[in-house]
Amino acid sequence: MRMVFRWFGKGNDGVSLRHIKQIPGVEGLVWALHDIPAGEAWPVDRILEVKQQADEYGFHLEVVESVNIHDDIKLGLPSRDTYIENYKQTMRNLAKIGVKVICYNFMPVFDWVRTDLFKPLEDGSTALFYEKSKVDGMDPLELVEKIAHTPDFTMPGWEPERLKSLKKLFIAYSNVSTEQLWDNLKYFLEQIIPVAEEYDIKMALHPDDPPWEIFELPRLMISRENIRRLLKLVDSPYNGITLCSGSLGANHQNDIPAMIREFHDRIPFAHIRNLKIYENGDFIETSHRSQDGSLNLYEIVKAYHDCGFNGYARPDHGRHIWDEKCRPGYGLYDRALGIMYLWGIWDSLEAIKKEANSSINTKTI
Ligand code: CS2
Ligand code: MN
Repeated sequence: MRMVFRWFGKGNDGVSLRHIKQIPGVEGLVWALHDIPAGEAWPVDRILEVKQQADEYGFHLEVVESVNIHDDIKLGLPSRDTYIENYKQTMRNLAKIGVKVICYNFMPVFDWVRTDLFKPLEDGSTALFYEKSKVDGMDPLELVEKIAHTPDFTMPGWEPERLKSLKKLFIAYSNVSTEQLWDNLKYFLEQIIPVAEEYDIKMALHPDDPPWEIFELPRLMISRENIRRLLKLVDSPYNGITLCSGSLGANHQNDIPAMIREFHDRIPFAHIRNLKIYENGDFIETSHRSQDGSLNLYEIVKAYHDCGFNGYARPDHGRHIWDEKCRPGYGLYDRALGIMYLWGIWDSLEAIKKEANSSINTKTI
């Protein structure tokens, strides 16, 4: 397991590289050029700038999250070819500094959705929260109307830029069925994977978060069956997934350890975190500890360990603790605690394996 840490860039992240350096066992940064709009190629000089910053602390930049996909690609519009060409150019530019994994998602319109970014937990910290009935009950057009007539109506995590084009996007997606979205994903992968193979970059599709349909938009990366289908769309080791335990795990039918065991050789990147699911389908992100949430993190880490996982892993989100002022889900403290919990499990499993091997060796002597 190669531990990495998400960093939003100089001037864009309150967490400093100096502090990240003090978290045990972090070898690289998960990064992106967040100001470049989806669909544009990332300039080499901007990439080199980040490389210089990372080099100063001895971090590698082998994992990018995300190179976002322009909506025209997801919609299957004729203009998609230009955006796909730009995507390829970004890949070639990233290969120049040794990028090995690109995490991306294929969710229409929105990335992750939550209804509260700072919901108090019993311990006095706050965390990202999803109230199912609030989103389930919302008709997309009603949502668009609401946004249009209530200037400050917004949902957490919605960038103003996207909101401006929301109505247009919803109308465009109303003509795209789930099957068409699959076709559009296939079209994209058929063009991108040969480039990934040539430049030795693994593509790692992130699950949809939450893993079910919202606002009547089609969703693909929500279940084990659908991951199987994705991996067959283009059957190459370079067509892989980011296995995000917290995203997929919000549906308790998704058995995360079983998925790891089935897909491990197509998981270049792991997001490992916990969350607590309530009976009504609401969920809140918790500390990583198994006892604090609905997911058994020990079983998840053990599944990776049993499979000899040698890919990259990050703690994904954390709570906001010790009065830290930070990006929702991306403070320093709880993610650092999460890393230590993951290492605690991993190192114990390593020690057990070593002991077992040495007792086999003694017996054979
Ligand atoms: C991430 C996602 O911050 C998060 O919630 O897990 O936004 C993730 O970065 C993207 O979906 C990947 O493209
Ligand atoms: Mn994730």
